Amino acid sequence: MTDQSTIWTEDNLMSLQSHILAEERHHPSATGDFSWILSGISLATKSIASKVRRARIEDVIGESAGGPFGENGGINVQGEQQLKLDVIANEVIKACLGTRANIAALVSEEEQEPTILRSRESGGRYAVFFDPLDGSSNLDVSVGVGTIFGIVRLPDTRGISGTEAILHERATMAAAGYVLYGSSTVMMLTTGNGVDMFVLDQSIGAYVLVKRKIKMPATKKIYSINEAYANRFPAGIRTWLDWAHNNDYSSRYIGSMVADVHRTLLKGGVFVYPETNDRPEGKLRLLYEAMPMAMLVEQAGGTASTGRGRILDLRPEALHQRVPVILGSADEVSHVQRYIDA
Ligand code: AHM
Ligand code: MG
Repeated sequence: MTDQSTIWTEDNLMSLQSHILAEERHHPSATGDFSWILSGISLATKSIASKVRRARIEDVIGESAGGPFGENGGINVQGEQQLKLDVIANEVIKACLGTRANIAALVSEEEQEPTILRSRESGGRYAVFFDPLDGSSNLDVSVGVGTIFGIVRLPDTRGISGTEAILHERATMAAAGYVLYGSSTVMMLTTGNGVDMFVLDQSIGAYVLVKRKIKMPATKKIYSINEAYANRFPAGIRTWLDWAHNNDYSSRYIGSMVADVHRTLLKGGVFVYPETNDRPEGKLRLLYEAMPMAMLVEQAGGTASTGRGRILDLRPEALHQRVPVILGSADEVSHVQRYIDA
């Protein structure tokens, strides 16, 4: 069999679909599961990309009055106001993944309970976690927003289902990615074999591979943090910031995690969303924000920590659990850690 990785060149045109099929050929035990799930994510995010571009025209910017599952008048499980496009993006993903025969459950930022599709015995081997439209409060000013997703392989334990299976200690992250709806629509994807970057070619309606095995710089003097909260940060974060101010750092903060992490992955630096006095558990969600981003960053050679340990070592205790997040270039995360530990 020809080794696909040896014949790929920068000149080849490779779609997301062919890329996944080629990757699966390297795994003798591959079942085609990923191509099946990722084709659903590909379809959903193409649809969301087009809705994001037309949001202003179609008047879907603004708050949702409730929508099909906004029973609480458009307030989501985080107690946050859902925007119309949050609700639409959530529906689109559910519609595209709901029919995939190997998915047991969907966990969305927008819904309190998981959507259970089928049992392990009926072929449900994976759970998909997603934030349908992260950073959506930036939509009205046309800043980049994104979809974050993680695919988790569920343990083969009979009799355990639903939330218990999703949070089981033997549930493992199998793939993660995000789609950034920015000046172009970009998908970053890892199935545990490095990070690959795809751009949506609108003219042919397909994600095309543009860069393989992305490695982030080990060091870069850029920090990305909401510095306006500095008085509410722990002492270690404040002293690290003082140190950075005296060491030629530059600051970049968009306030849209997908956009901030995307820049960090490509250019290096550190993204920090620590705990604050008013949010001692942090703001970002473990399952569908921190964990997928941590897997991508680690696969690109960076590190991802809560300040107390590796994000991917955490055993989730609740579907909508929040955690502090420090991720990026290995050296930059170490600098932050040094001040936290001091
Ligand atoms: P959201 O999922 O409700 O959009 O919130 C998550 C967003 C992240 O994209 C971003 O990193 C963070 O919230 C910004 O928060 P803040 O405005 O507190 O800096
Ligand atoms: Mg979010």
